[in-house]
Amino acid sequence: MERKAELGITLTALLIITMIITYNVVSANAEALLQITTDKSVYVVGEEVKATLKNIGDAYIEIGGYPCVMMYTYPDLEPVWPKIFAFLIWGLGPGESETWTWNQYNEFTENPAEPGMYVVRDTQGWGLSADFEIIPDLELTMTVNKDIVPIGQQIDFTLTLTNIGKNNVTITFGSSQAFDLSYYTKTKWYRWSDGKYFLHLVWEVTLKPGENFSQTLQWNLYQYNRTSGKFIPPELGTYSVWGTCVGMPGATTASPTRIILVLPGDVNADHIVDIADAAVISAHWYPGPPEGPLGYGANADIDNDGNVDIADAAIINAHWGQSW
Ligand SMILES: [Ca+2]
Ligand SMILES: [Ca+2]
Repeated sequence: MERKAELGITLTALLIITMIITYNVVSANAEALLQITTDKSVYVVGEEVKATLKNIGDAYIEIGGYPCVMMYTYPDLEPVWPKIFAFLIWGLGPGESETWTWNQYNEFTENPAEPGMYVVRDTQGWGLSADFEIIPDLELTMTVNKDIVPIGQQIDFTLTLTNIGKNNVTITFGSSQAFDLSYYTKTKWYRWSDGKYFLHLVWEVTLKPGENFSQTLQWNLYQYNRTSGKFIPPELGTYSVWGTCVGMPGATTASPTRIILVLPGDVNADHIVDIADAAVISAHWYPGPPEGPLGYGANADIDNDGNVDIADAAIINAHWGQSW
């Protein structure tokens, strides 16, 4: 019995020594000999992430531990996979590779991995790594009916939430509000929902892959003043408006939509109402006859009635020569 125990200890010691030697030999040239890659750089939530270790040198490389890679959040470097490694000596010959598949399940928190940046690194001290990103399976986009808007006019912001993933997604809302709009100016956020009341009710939307859910919100970017309870017109100028889905924390449009609030009649937003604005009306004259060469233009439709005609020209006339 004693001899067996001794033998066991000796073997373990030998194995550890062998592994230390192996690490030293390989780590000297690891970056030239081995490579870690992922099959994609961007994955949607739930998609399999395949990480491959390849021997790109011309010598056999012994490796201790399987898998010999680990995935982490980035930049926090919290491990997500795998929690358990096999204590195994194996290796890769020249040109050989080994691939591991991660199903995006965080084995440490025992929850699906959150969208964000991740990195896969080797566990052997070789300094190899590959970055990848997990993006939400829902994409929020926003369009507007016009982006040069006479002050006071309501703008139609159409928000569309699309399932770009491979699985059904259910979004739960806690009130009758589904979306919101916001912009930031002078150290303050202003929201479409400010000063509005929503019914408290719980409802769900389930989107199959490729399906979308859409709503149009109207807003003139007026700012709600909590003290007076009034909606105050913002200054003329350029605003960057973000869309959000209130049922999905963090679901925001990838970029803001630029809106320029102008003096009525300044359809080209160059701060003066003059002949150049009249020229824009002619170019977009609609429905004619004859139609303007550029066809209907929403920004030229100053009064937003679906036509670019004498009524829009009259607004330019009324503000002729004014600047802001
Ligand atoms: Ca102008
Ligand atoms: Ca019009």
